[in-house]
Amino acid sequence: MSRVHRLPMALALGVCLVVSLAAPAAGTDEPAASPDPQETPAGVYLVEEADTPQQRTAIAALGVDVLSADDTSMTVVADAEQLVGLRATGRPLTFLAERGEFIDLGRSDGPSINAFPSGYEDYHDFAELTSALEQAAADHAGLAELDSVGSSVEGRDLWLMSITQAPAGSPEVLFTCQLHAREHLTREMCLHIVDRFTDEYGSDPAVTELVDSRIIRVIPSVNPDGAEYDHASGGFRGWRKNRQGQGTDLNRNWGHQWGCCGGSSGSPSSDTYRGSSAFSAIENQHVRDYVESRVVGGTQRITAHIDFHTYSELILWPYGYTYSDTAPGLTAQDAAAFEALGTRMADTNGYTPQQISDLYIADGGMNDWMWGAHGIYSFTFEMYPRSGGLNGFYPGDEVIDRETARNDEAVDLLLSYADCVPRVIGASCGA
Ligand code: 0X9
Ligand code: ZN
Repeated sequence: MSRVHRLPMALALGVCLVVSLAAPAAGTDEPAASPDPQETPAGVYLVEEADTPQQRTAIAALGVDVLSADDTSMTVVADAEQLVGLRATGRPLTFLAERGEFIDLGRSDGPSINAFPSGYEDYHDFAELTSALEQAAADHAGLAELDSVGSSVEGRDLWLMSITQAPAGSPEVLFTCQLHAREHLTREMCLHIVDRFTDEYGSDPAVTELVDSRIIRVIPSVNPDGAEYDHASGGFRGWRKNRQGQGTDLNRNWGHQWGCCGGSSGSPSSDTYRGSSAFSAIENQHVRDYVESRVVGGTQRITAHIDFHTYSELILWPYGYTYSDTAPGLTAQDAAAFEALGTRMADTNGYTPQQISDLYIADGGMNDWMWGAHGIYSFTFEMYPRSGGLNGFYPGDEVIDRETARNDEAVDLLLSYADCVPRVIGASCGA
């Protein structure tokens, strides 16, 4: 990275900007070329001194595309209007790049080729995902079964792989991936789960025991249309939403406290557009209907869930719509169980564990609905890398094996507690 200089300029809004500059000219400490900080364009910005969840929520509420966040800063993509709001917060801003620099790989005007570009060939495009799942089901008949929970807006199957040798009625655990289009590593995470619990069954004792006692459900891509659109040009578009109209953020469209609390946008052009109503997104309707179909005899069979995202290396739990640790339907004991299991899982993969809203308020998120409507212990994993701009969504395919296997122990831990998650704090689950 280039050196960072603080520029103590008196600016119109009293904003102190930090601008990332090119290396200084030889023989001087002065930068070779100093862009006027007020002139830095729309694009990717690091926002510092965002030290509290409230401060970070205020930044997210501008409708910017939040790429990552930690205890003190956020990396966001801001358009010209959002940039005015961002400057008005008075927080130090570091201009990182224009949006296009990060995503087109020099090929954004290329023909629609669908396959991933070079350096990314091991990622699965939709056709490859489909054949990999069909092959896994064919190779493991009686162990793995492939279904579709419905079709996306553009007619792609929302694949569901079920893996089990357990008796009917055993605890079910759901893994969902790629609600957000550009988070391609998550699709590989779900495929890795499918591969491990099929290929290793009968040889790996931990896998065998879990498959014999749990019903594993995997939806590798909740947003296949957005994912294809993201890489269809031969580069990457940094696309987050689905492809319904201007696109809906599938992680702001769930029906528990939808749009309640300033944690989503009502503007269709925003990257965090919540949709016209809860479950207005077709893909979410299908996943909702599937989850509801698992209520058997009045009991929800799915007890635990991980929704994989990238990036920031975090383990997150509900609620996202409120700062409170407890809320209607979320008791102190529930919160303690979430925290204990989240922390135990984080001990295995080195991620940072926290409640969603410790980061910033997000309403209409999947975890909130899974817990609020169904009492499912529902976590978000924000995978590798820990930080980065738009490039953070596009690590080369050489990281896939390492970063998916990194979550094996955490996945196993969740599965092992799925009979009674409160057991993690020594509580019981009744008869
Ligand atoms: O903001 C999000 O939707 C997630 N971060 S991401 O960078 N992948 O977009 C955080 C999701 C956790 N929030 C909820 N489930 N509510
Ligand atoms: Zn995401």
